[in-house]
Amino acid sequence: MKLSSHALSPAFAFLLASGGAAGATQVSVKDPWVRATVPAQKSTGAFMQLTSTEDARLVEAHSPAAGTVEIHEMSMTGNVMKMHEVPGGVPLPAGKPVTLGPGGYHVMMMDLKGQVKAGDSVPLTLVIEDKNKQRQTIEVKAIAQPLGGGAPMSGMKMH
Ligand SMILES: [Cu+2]
Repeated sequence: MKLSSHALSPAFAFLLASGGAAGATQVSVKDPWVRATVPAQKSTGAFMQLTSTEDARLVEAHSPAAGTVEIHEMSMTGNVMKMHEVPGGVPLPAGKPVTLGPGGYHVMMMDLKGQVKAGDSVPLTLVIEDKNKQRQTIEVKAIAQPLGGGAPMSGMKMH
């Protein structure tokens, strides 16, 4: 059986976390994407917009495509763009869309298992922690977008 093209389908995805008790925090994920890489590149960033129904945090992310995945934030120090792991994760205030985008918060994928080519669908697992320290996971498929545009991720020095 061939994989149908819908694995590559919409750049728009609206996913609700399933399971959990009634009234549990729900987080929607919009437009998940990852920056495509060149063959020797070992890291890249994944981006999306998250909206949580309750105060929560994005505390971890995992992907079978990367050996290490961290939640990062970029900031300018003088003229130098730096990035670092976000202690405690990204805050998701109730009802407020939070954008992970180039130049800001991102899901940092390191020790990539292979090249991420434009159009690839990269599985990501997001770990959300609510204010009661309850954790839930959300499965996301991030579509790889071509290099170029936005802030460069490759060739940047970490830490
Ligand atoms: Cu980073």
